[in-house]
Amino acid sequence: MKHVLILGGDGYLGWPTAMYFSNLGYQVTVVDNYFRRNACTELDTGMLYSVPTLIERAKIWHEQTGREIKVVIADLAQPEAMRRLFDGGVKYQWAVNEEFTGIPETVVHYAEQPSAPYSLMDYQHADITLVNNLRVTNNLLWAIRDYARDTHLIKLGTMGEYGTPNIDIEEGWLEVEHKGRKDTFLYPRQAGSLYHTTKVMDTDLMWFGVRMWDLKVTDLMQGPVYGIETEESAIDDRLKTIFNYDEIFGTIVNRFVTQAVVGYPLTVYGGGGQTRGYLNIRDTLQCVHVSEQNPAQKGELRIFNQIMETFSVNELAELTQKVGNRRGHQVEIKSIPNPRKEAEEHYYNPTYQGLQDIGVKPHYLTEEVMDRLFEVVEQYRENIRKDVIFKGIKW
Ligand code: USQ
Repeated sequence: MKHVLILGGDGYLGWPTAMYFSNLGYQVTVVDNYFRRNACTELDTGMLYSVPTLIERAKIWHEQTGREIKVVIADLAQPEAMRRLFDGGVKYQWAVNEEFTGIPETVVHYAEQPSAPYSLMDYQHADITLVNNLRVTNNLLWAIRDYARDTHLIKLGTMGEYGTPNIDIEEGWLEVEHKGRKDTFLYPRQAGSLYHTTKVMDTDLMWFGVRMWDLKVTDLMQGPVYGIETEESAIDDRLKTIFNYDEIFGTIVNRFVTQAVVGYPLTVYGGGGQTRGYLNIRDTLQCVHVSEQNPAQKGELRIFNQIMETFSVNELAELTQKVGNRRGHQVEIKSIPNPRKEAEEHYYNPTYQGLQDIGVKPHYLTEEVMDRLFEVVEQYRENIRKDVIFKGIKW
């Protein structure tokens, strides 16, 4: 049985990824320090529904499927906590079999502060973002260097690393011709938030590790993810992933659907021409899985653009309005002054063929898919708090 170690296994993507691999018969260990939950409490972000602790979720999963997801509660910004995952000294907070599973063939790294607005709230939150994200990545690279050079690292990066350049976006690399000579370099990065900037720095750290120590790394440049349900969460309602719709941790599609359900005008920031690449949460799981099945080579930093289609903010607002109105909501769209500093009209033409070439079958954001998202959110309508939807965190 192959062993997958998932760092950040309590998060929006980490927990569904853990169930997905477990369901396929992998040995799975998840590690988390509850950063996201604690930040939601600290910042009073509200949540569509509450979720059991990571240990409770692992127990429910075991009861329902007979499968084991080992749980470690630890802060991976502490180097020793990271190293214990590889040197055999780890203590599981929950496991059916407490024996060390051994060095994982694959590590999936989600253990980062994932929100752009959070990173720009004030100095303190900028500092938390930088220190946490960079230390965890550096700790992980050193642990792999010292104990696990054959382990494949799958790291979640972001399309936001590239920004919105006025040329086509390639998958990670760009061939440059300069004064008659040619070479290939990391595609230029120009992130639009401090959070996104930490992902640029992560990429640089990993590129260093690949060049110096022959590590095997896949860096996934992911766009904003939407959705709640995955196949595994259908087994028991309590297995559903954490779902935020607030300004800090909610991503746009999840926010718009929630806003529509509660009669809060859709908050289009500025002109609404901001275009990004999007993907369904189910496709995040597929992308990580096909990357695991087709690992990077030793000394390779392989980069994929992890998006399935592109939309502007206005297009998403119109789609939400159309589906919402059909379901009997009165959906209003309201442009508000953009709290962020970002281009509202820009060229955007990213390449994103690589993951599909190795087997990913995209789910697209059709009216039916959005309809189902509405259906789930409507079930929790009474929990939705209008006061957390917009706070106006400025860049
Ligand atoms: N936006 C609105 N109204 C809203 C919320 C967002 O117009 O109420 C706009 C934003 O200004 C932005 C776009 O929608 O232009 C996407 O915003 P978002 O909050 O959904 O996503 P973002 O802050 O970019 O971050 C999210 C995830 C992050 C991931 C990133 C991928 O939180 O972890 O890395 O998407 S990407 O956007 O490609 O960089």
